Amino acid sequence: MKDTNSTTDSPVPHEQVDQLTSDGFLLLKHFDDSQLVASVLAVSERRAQAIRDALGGRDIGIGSAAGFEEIVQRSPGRWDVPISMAEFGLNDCDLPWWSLITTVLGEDAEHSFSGVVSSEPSSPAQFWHTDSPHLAAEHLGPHAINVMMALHDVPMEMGPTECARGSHFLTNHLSNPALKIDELVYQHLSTTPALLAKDTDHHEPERSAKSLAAGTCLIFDDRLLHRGLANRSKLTRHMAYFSYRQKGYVGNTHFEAQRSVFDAAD
Ligand SMILES: O=C(O)CCC(=O)C(=O)O
Repeated sequence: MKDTNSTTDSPVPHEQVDQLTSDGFLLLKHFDDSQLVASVLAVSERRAQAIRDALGGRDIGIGSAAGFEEIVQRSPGRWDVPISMAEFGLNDCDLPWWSLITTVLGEDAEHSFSGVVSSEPSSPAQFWHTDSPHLAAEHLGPHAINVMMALHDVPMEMGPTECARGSHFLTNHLSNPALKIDELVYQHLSTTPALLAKDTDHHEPERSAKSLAAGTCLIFDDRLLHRGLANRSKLTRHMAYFSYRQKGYVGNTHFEAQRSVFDAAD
């Protein structure tokens, strides 16, 4: 993979846009703002702990519909706690990836979600999934982009995010009737890179997962097949995420719960 170094300068290097377009993901390394990373980690740990304390011993289940407004268990031991940009003390347009986002999604791109995904020691690998479905049978440009930032070094044993290169071209359930939307967007055992290529002229997408230095950002198309790998270390792995959408795009699968951990226990 051609890893691309990020800069905070505009215009966005064409290579980054080209790589996001062709591979569906790219790594931005060495933007070298350790203060930003430390501050995002501190806010994330504080908020995640407060929400886990409020959740207490309540059973939460897996998936966004089974969760709470403040926390979703994405897979066993993998907790997603949304955190607003105000809580992070950040502005999207100051972030080093913002010009890439607006180049790809348009100048009027919108922030959709942000937060932290924390995988506990011994949490297993996720099933492969996309974060939202294709919107048309023809291949359109991305309608949403995610930025996942390593908040500390993430060696392979801690389970970085694995991507299936170019799979955003193959996850279209509107053009491939063998694919089921619910089994793409919600994690399902049968969804694999091989399934996307089955009975088509395409090769199985190559799997790519790399250890990440603190501050490295994985940027990917919402339609890319990806998964968090198992955390085989003794430490909790924290990745912050910042998600963006084209103006007007409304997805409804990311946070579906309508109950709060601060409501009386049910
Ligand atoms: O934890 C990760 O690396 C990825 C998480 C993810 O893709 C998800 O929960 O939807």
